[in-house]
Amino acid sequence: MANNLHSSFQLGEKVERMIEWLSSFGKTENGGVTRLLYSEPWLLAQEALRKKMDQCGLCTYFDDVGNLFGRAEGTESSSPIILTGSHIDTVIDGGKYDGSYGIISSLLAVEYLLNHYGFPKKTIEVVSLCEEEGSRFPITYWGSGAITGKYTFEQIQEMTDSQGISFVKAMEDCGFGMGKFPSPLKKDIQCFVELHIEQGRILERKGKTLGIVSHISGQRRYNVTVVGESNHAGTTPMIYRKDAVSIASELITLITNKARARDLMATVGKVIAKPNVPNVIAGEVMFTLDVRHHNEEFLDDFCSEILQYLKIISKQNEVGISVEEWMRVKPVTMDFYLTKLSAEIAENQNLSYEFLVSGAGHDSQVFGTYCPTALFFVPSCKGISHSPKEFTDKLYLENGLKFLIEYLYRLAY
Ligand code: HGY
Ligand code: MN
Ligand code: MN
Repeated sequence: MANNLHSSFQLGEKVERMIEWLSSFGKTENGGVTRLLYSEPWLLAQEALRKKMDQCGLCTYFDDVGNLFGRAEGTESSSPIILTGSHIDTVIDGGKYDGSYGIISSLLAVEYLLNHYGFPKKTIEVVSLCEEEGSRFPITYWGSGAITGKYTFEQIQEMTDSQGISFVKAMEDCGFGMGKFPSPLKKDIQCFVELHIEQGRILERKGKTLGIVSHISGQRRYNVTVVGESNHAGTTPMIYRKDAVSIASELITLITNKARARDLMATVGKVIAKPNVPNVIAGEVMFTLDVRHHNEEFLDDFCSEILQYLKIISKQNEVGISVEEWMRVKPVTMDFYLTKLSAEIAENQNLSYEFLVSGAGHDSQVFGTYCPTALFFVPSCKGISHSPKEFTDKLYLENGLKFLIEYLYRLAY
């Protein structure tokens, strides 16, 4: 099938145009995208995507958390289904490709297959997952987690975003979470297939076109709060201070140095100081800590060592240090047979490829504990992601799409 992929179809052009189109929902003034769960740009994007799916001849529906599906009914079997797609939400001021490329390539791949080969033998569903990033509410993988039963509505009842808006209210204001749509739990998935940008630099450095993910790193995310004593910046001698900012910065430096020494990823991405004014010693600092590694034991050891250390610092400085773990996801291995098929198709299409461990989390991490799952990457320019500078060349976008077309063809036709 590979050789007669109709290149006149200008696949790369089409992907690029749709990436631009989808990025217009939540576009920021510096060319990034902010499309947070249950925000207006998020809802407009899902509704516009639904129209595109309808135009492609798919049967579309939402589930009750706002995952959007486009279904190409199998001529021989309607269940189990081949599920393919990615997430529609973004980080704040993120890039145009993270998540979006996976949704658009899945939709265009199924459109291509319908146009050239008619309906599949096995049902294929394209999914635009409602949330993966954890950028608005303190929960990640809400979309894939609701589909696989990792999450129910219980977990989000008391949740609010940083503006104090409740998760439930935001969800219901978009029409979801009130039983108007089918329950998100799906038990009819044969496998999940996700195409994504690498968000790293390995493929570019090695000059490879496709990444075939073997494992996805495990993650822990914490909120660490240091409670010192706010006081006057001019009259409080240094030795009497309980300066939450200076203690927090000591902790952050130590944690990141330890991670560097252990070849583990540790990131402090958010820091909030209170009262956050120049002439007051900060009484309180909250910082987030995101720790990742593909070996769970390694992750466990590092995190328990850090928690131990925080206790010591808290005693030494007579300050309160509290740690709230709000996200934990295990390292996951991708399906052996699906991964083997990927290598076969890549060779078939003369695509240079590399097996990779993914440092970034993906919905495939959640599906990977639930059904056979495969995750593929196309190169990211300079490895930049979660930034308006995120970019992937049209040729790579096209290669990834052609790969996915053949992949879905092999699975469902
Ligand atoms: O943070 C991540 O790894 C992913 O982009 N959500
Ligand atoms: Mn991301
Ligand atoms: Mn992503």
